[in-house]
Amino acid sequence: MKVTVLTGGVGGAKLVLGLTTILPAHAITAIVNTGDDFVHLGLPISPDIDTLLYTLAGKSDLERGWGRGGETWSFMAAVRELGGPAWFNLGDGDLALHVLRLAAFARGESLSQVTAAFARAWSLATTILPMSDDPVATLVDTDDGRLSFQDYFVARQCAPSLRGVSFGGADTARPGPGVLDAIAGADRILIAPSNPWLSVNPILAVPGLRDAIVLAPAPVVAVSPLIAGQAVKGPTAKLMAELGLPLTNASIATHYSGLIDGLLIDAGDDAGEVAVPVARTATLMRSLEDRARVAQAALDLAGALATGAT
Ligand code: FO1
Repeated sequence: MKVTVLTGGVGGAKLVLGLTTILPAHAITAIVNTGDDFVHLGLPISPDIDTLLYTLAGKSDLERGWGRGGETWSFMAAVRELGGPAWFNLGDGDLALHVLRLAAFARGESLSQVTAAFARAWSLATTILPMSDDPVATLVDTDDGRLSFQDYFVARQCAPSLRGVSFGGADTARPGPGVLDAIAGADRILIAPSNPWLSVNPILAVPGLRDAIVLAPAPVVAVSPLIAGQAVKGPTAKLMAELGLPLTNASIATHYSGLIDGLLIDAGDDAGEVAVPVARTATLMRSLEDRARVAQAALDLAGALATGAT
């Protein structure tokens, strides 16, 4: 059983971790959003890749969701002393990822190569594939103008009202190595409960990726990022309201229409006008058991769809 997951952000990493508790890790391939990537203080930052690396390695900060647990901040204290930018926090341990990634790029290595090297260093058997090795920058059009993703998400804490999202460089980006094979060869394809507009759409914007998923023989199941019309974390609900979308699972299903065969929603939610088969479980993922339950429920729905049982 080979499972391929489209993921970004903290919620996505939780689902992938849940999958590793119910499947052998080598059966799992994560295609990760890189639209949040940016260069800060000359360092290449890949937040969604790093969040997944930390989460699978058991090194993530469980409070924040991003960055390393048990982090120290001497570097940032020195940056502040010297009047450097303090809006984006780079922990001392986290810094190693960015410095080594910079060195790898300087040696001509790709994001996929350096990501695989990090995964090997931490003995991670899950395959972690950047959606592309070419730069794709998520840009957010707001009532404060067009903002880069981290400016919107971190510097401004998602306060500006969102009008639209675009992906700079997407039209010339190529799917990363192994990405199309991971989609075509999957027995199940999952879309994690990541922000559909900010974390999944960048992946679907890479030419050829969306079509590959549509044409893939595997059933495609998305896990709704909404619970009772609210997002667990991050700006999903606020963004949907600003786009004039009802905060419902039907809006999520419509967003993914033509792409998904089923939607996993929270046990307390009604399906409303969701046009594809739904399954339910408590989708809030606090504990490792929660992550495993949601992953299992998503796989069960995909399995039922594969056998035509639903
Ligand atoms: N998010 C914040 O809200 N504040 C930060 O200072 C911050 C630093 C940071 C450093 C490395 C990293 O991998 C992620 C970091 N994040 C921070 C989270 C990041 O902005 C988000 O994880 C993604 O871009 C959206 O999921």
